[in-house]
Amino acid sequence: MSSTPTRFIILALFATQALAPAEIDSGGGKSSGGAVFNHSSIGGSFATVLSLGGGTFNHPGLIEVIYPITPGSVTDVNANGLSDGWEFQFFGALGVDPAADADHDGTSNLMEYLAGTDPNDAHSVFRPQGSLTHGIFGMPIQTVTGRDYKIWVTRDLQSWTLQSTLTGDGTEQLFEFDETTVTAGPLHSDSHPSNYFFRVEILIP
Ligand SMILES: [Ca+2]
Ligand SMILES: [Ca+2]
Repeated sequence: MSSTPTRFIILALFATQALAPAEIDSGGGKSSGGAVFNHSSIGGSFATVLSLGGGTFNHPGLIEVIYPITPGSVTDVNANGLSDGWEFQFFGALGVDPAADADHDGTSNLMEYLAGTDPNDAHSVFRPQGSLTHGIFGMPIQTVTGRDYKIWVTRDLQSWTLQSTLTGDGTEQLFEFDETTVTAGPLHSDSHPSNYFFRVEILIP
């Protein structure tokens, strides 16, 4: 990526199990069709905020999400990709449309299931944001028990480096990345600030 005076931190959230065609979520919903087993999301840009006092910068960027594939071990008699127990838990019956968005938060019922969020609560959605504070990029991850999160970093959107793995426990966990501490390798830059992209891979262990 070219260096610009303005630092752009782009959040890229992926899962790597790309066996099925990905769907693109441009923040307000999927913008392309395809199989429902694997989704990607390019979320909406988040606000640019400059706080001189606090040294906090929120950068415009993208949030991309690719959700994991429903594990084969999940009981899914009606084969809609949603755990049958989950369908009963949140909708009281089988037959939930995985592509529908019950709470109209821009995340499909299937994506909510895969991320472990509440499909009936528009405030419950996996959509991390990040900010740069005193040179350290911070991205709070609202984790869910029963999900793991791999966080990858790249400078060129091609070579990704696994930077952190979080085990979901229902708490918000903070991922931080200080580019000035990278002394060698693909994430190293001679100048700061540089451009980095972040990827969060949701896993169902
Ligand atoms: Ca099902
Ligand atoms: Ca939803």
